[in-house]
Amino acid sequence: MEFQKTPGWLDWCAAPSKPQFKVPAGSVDAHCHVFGPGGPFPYAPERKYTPCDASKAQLYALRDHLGFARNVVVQATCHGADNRAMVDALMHSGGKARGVATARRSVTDRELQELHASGVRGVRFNFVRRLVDFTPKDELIEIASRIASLGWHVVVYFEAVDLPELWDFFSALPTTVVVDHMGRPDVSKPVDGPEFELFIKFMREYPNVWSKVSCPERLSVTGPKALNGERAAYRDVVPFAKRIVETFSDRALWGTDWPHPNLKDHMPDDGLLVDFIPHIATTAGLQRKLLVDNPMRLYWPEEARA
Ligand code: 0GY
Repeated sequence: MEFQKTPGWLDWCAAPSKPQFKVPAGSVDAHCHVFGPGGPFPYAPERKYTPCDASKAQLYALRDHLGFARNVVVQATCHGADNRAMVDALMHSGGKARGVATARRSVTDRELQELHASGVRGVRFNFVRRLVDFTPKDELIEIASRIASLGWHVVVYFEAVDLPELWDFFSALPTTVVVDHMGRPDVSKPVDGPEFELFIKFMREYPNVWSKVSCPERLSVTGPKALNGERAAYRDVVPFAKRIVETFSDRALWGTDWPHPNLKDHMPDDGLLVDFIPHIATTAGLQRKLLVDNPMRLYWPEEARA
């Protein structure tokens, strides 16, 4: 099936640079997606955007290019609750990818078992209005309690301004809760201002809450421009991500977000995104927790170091 991309859609960077930062052995890209391809894996009728295709082979080629060992493939909203493209990517990863699915109340126990067998370890609840029509919270609570018994976690995606309204719902979830992209702070505001402090308080009060320190390219106002010719982009996001990595070193994850849906201004060079890591995780110990120990504990607990 042919799909027409959303007007103005930016395709992923076809020739990313080689990062200067060498990630530790066994590093996990804990947030990325596959899109279709739309022929075998059609996009969902209820989708809010139609992307370019971005296949599992292209994702795994990027993993190797950047020096990563494993991926966590997160179901993208353009596929709705049809997890087949994501599951197909997991099944063809040789055990090097795990997944996060989208589930509806109608999902059967057998389907959940099949998703588990393919490598799914979580479900994603999305509260970003431009991406999804909201699922009622009672349905989400029901799904969360069903997946808790499989040892899965819940990934949540929301905008910082919505945290106060979502606080009680998130704190009632019975699983580990992983927040996408630091809860999307407005990085033009101070890192110690009330908005980001609320997110820090949220993580402090609830030890089951983790955060991905991903997507500087989405959050940055200053953008990808280098400083003094250094490979140092998205500098305005550094204080926010660094604070989480240093304050909650055992609960932070990092991911590329390839193929970077819905970017309007520029498409990041994935090599440059990897070179962002040593600015937010400034010691070898923090880098190892962020890229290896934490994601292994969450997604491959059977192989994780004690
Ligand atoms: C991301 C961010 C976005 C999109 C999705 O599933 C999705 O469509 O997550 C976004 O547009 O901010 O994490 O990929």
